[in-house]
Amino acid sequence: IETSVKKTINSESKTFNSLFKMDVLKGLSSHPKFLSSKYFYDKKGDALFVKIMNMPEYYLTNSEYDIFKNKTEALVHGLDINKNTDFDLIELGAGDGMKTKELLKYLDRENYQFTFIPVDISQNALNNLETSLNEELPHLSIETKQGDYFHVLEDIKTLPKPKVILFLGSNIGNLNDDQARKFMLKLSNTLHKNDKIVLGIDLIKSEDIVLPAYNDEQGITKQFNLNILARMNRELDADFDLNAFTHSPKYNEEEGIAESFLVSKIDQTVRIKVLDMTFNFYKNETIHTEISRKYNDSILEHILEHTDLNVKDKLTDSKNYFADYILNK
Ligand code: AVI
Repeated sequence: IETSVKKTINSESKTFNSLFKMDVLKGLSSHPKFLSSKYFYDKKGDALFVKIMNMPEYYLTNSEYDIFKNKTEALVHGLDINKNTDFDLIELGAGDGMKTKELLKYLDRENYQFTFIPVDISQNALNNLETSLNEELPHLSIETKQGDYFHVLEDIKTLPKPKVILFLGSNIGNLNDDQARKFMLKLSNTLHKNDKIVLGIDLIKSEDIVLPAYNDEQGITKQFNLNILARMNRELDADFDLNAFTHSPKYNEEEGIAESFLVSKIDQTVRIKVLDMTFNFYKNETIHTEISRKYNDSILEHILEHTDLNVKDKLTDSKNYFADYILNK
């Protein structure tokens, strides 16, 4: 058994690696250059993201935690779950589950019948979450699922019980509007009538609040952004000099879009051995690495336009920075 498990893991990481290779080739051959933010999240990137969530500037986590901690009852009420029916509570991009634990504790205390299914691209994050949940809520039924949530949706579709999907942390904001529309349509198509989604989104607000969240004083976000270069060095045998790039975040308040770039400090050539190629960067050339969209009601309506999802409820934190929408299919 062990050998077959090892083989599966090996072939999965090989597939992942060749996807990474192809995406790097495409992104660094484009004008302007880009890389997908999904590649931030290896073991090192996960740890940096946990640090980001704990930074004073990164208000998103605290704001959503405020909703989950202080408006738990309203949240559960909005979900309209029958206490006598077993349901699946599926979290897409579960991470460390800090906010969700507040909901899980409430549901457990109130004797709801459910299985918690955290989905994450990082097996490491899932292992940590499972260990801490086993300690804090020993009776909780939990089934972890590792994978890119675009692909995991196919598996979720076949689950027969009523579903509540948690898509928190403004993770949807890392998609552009076109991708977000397609994703919400796909998500809606995996659900049955009356299934629910809790969609956590960061609200549009002024630059003096948003920008520092992506440009913290300690430079953690800078390391997080640079990790994508470090990862190419580790996994694709590249020779990026991390000191030759800077982290450059931007925020357009009118549109409500934050974006991160890496900027080459000098004219330089980088070799990526695994691709057997070199890439030129001129001084001040950018690599687009991330979009973090912020929303309001009308942008959300536009994203949901062609889905069967309706906004049933909206909960906000005490500062009105963040919202969790309850969507009904
Ligand atoms: C995961 N995601 C919602 C974060 C965000 O705010 O866009 C990722 C992040 N990037 C830089 N800081 C945090």
